[in-house]
Amino acid sequence: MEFNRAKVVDKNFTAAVTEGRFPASRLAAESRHPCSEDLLSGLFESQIISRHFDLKAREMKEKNACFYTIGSSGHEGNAVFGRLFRPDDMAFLHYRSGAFFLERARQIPGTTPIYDLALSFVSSSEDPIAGGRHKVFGSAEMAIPPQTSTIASHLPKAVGAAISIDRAAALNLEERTLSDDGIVLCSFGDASLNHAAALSAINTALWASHHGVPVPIVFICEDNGLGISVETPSNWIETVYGSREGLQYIQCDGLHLVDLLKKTDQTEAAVRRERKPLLLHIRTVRLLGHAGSDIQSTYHTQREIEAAEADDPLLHSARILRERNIMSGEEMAALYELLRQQVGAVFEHAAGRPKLTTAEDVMAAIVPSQGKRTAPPMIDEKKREKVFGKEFPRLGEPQHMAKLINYALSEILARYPGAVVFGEDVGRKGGVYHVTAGLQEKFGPRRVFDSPLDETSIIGTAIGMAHNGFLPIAEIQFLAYFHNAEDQLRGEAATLPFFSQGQFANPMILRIPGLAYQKGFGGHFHNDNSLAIFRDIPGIIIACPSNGADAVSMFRTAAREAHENGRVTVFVEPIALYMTKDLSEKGDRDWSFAYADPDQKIEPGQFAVHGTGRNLTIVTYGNGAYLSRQAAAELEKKHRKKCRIIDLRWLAPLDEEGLVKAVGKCPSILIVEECRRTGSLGEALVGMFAQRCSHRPTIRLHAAEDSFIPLGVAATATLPTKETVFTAALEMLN
Ligand SMILES: Cc1ncc(C[n+]2csc(CCOP(=O)(O)OP(=O)(O)O)c2C)c(N)n1
Repeated sequence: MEFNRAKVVDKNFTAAVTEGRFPASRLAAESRHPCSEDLLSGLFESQIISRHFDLKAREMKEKNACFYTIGSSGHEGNAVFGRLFRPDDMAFLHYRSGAFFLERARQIPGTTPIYDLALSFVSSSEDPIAGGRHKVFGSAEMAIPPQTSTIASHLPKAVGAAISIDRAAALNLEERTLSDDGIVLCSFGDASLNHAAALSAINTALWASHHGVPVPIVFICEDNGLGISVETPSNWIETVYGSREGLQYIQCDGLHLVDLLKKTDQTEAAVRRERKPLLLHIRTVRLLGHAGSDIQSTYHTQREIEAAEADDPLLHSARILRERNIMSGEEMAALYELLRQQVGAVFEHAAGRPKLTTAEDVMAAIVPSQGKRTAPPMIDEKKREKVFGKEFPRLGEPQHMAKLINYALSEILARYPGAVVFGEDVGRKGGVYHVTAGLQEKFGPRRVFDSPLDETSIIGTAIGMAHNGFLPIAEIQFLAYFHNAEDQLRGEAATLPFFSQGQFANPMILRIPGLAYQKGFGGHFHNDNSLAIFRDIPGIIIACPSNGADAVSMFRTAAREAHENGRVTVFVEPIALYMTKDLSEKGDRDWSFAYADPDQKIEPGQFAVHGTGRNLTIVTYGNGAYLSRQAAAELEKKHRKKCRIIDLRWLAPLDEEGLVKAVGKCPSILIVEECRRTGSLGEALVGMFAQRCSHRPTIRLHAAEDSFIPLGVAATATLPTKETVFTAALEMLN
């Protein structure tokens, strides 16, 4: 058997069209739909160009000039979606969407999709979307956020984008970018539909739609019957989704252009009008294996491989064109060769274009491009009075952190028309700790709302809404629950600017109550004390205030960074400090603060220094800062020894230079770290100070043990306490 199936499929086409050997239609009755000759021949051309991309990519791979060989062969029917859906209908695409991309580009004059795709295939830094960082299908002008070989992780954000459309129109959000009658497309493979992220997205779409929320989304399942080597039974998708309450289902032959046109027309009209989710199920084939490196014969017989190849969608299209006398076999063969030459020439040219070479070049796109928008002005006194109502006279009074964050969220909602607050129980209940209490009443259920109980969809919804001008402030109820949804931040939200050179961004604030010290309540799942999961994600901002006044200023900064610079901030709120009012003694109110004035700015990376001691600097954050302040007060009282405390406030970015300067010539540095030692920021700080402090200070890390937090009286047994910080500090001072 010939192992190079690309060669076989290529030769088959020319031989079949010249000899007039076409596969029979798979439809029981021919699909009828008014479509012009121009339409059919245009689609056929895009299908052929897409095929030549796959063939050329494999050829170039042999020469080490192309680095990506997952192709679109077998899926070329998706050209029809590129033609029939409007070019402003945002599309989150499957990685086999070559023909879609080419057809959508036809709708937008001035685009150069063949060259752009070739640059992307060969990872040239001139690739207009990812700049050589990955082969993606993406384009800002074509409303296609860049997507690559992820499995279903784009579905949750597609649902978010769909929800955003009618919501933005209802709120008359000035910054919305999607049309009010727009719809969202989201395509994926059949095996991907088993993925938790897909189930999350479809469930959320149905859940929201069931609650009366418009969710104009077309889920397009391009079913080739395989996930790499694992078969999807031919009736699986229909069995699971064919009669699902709330989900319209349309099935279509992905090899038949006329059937595709007919069903896509129906789909388009239904979703645009009814604004409810629909699953368009396309039956197709996969040709040339999963990717260039995939040897199909390890899991398929020659007969199985040849059966799929006989159903080449290009041959089905050729049959339709032949039957309608649109082109002769010779004309089709000639067109095929002409397009081969065109694609080949463009590809060869693209291969010679520059690549990314330095780390600096690669990393230039990690943080979204700066300064696209200017934050609206701070709300004036009159508006403040209106927003805060009966709380207004109390703004100057000392309050605990939970109250102050509630004020900060009110202010941001009043100031940014696109700000929305959502998550589990944040609406009517006002959050588990009442941090969002009263916000829904004040700003309405369109802007403050409960999500379904699904962290993946919470972050996905935030990403999607941010695509349409919103400033999502989403809440994950407890830090431990974030782990359910990690990929939505790590793989999707954080990488978006990287794969689009900042042309797309998903600004947001992800509020995450967490960390330990809750006096024995809740155990591990409510007292998770590790932030390692965020610390290695390039480009995100991580906030962790130790007190309410800082939290207010830091929220303002996070909102501005989201709005102006498209940044993602993970805002970790230490639950144990939510209601804390006192510092050293009951009733001293030393941990209660007035609502911060707008001129009390705290920029990312800006830390606070407390105390004047010269012999010991404690570097810490969050609960650690609180305990260290207690310990320092006692040191002074009992031993007349002073120390200095640096409260980091932000875990990323870290102002390393500023920190080294602030430590100065201090001989001892104690790092108080409330998180588990392994993977903690404290570990990194030890290395940083050791490397950068030329006076060789003594450095000690006082971190939590590598343990989970138990329930009950042992809850703090593994954590630093005021007493252990006191002892460690005294030892260092002596
Ligand atoms: C989260 C995740 N798991 C596994 C993979 C590896 N993988 C890449 S493509 C693929 C098969 C997907 O099949 P399907 O959804 O049917 O799409 P097709 O390739 O057949 O078009 C798998 C398992 C991945 N990219 N991401």
